Amino acid sequence: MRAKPSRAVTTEEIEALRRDGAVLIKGVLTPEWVDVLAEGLDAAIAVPDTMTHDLGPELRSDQFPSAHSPALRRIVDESPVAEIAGRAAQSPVRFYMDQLFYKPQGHVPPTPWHQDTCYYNVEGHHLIRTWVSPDPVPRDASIEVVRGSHLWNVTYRSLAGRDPELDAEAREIQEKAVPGVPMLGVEAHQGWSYFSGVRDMSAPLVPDIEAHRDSYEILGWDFEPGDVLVFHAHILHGARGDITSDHARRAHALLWAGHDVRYLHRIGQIIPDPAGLYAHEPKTGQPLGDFPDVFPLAWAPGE
Ligand SMILES: O=C(O)CCC(=O)C(=O)O
Repeated sequence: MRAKPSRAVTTEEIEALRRDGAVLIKGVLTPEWVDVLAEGLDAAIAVPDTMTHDLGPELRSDQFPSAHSPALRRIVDESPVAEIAGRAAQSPVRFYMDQLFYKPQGHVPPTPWHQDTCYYNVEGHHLIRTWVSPDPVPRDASIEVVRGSHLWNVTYRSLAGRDPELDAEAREIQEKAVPGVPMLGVEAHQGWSYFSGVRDMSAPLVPDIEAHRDSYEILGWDFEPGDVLVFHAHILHGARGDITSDHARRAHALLWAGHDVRYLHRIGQIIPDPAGLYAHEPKTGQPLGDFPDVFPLAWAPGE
């Protein structure tokens, strides 16, 4: 049984997500759910696993943390977050995967501008991110987006991953890649970081938004515990930083697949497919609804 949001998602919020590609939905999680979130993140942070990656000395990212943190699994299965994502996007949603982002107390590093789409073997307009934190995160350390860039018809090169021009082993993998055939399984990643995916060097580089902030319409928010930030995975986003914080910034980012999301094998896939998907040998173009055992419906209108 899934808990309900503290209040309804408004038509203005739905319109903001459609128009801008992102919206901060204020005060929709109860303090009890914020506590579950904190418990789940702390449990995952305490136990790094093979899908933990330090993107720098002060930024850690984990993939699929709800797979080993029961409280984070409750956020996925029982919290109102799925309904908030679905109502904001006006689509039924399936849970695709989750990530943890951890920046400890002290110097807060920025997160560089990027899209999420280039990292995953999926595509679709209704690929929706929810980002929640049990910590207050001021505008100068929280997520920012380039307004409207979710509608740009370009997929930029991922920022992280192995570089086929520099790495002989990566080049060998890229040469063997067959379109439509999953290349990188979790098992195949034994001993590798998840960022051992090969970067697609044919994709254009992310523009230097930070150096030209005045040329873009940038949206950002002061985030408070209980808020849910919802954005399109294709939108250009990052986080400001280079400030000092007296508390850690713990975040749980979930990826929800709406009605039009399909499997797309990307040569530049960086993050492995959810483990249960490999047995299905998915083909490019297959709707995720073809795999209900891996991606059960999390929320649909009428619930
Ligand atoms: O928390 C951050 O700084 C990065 C989050 C992010 O890039 C994401 O959720 O896609």
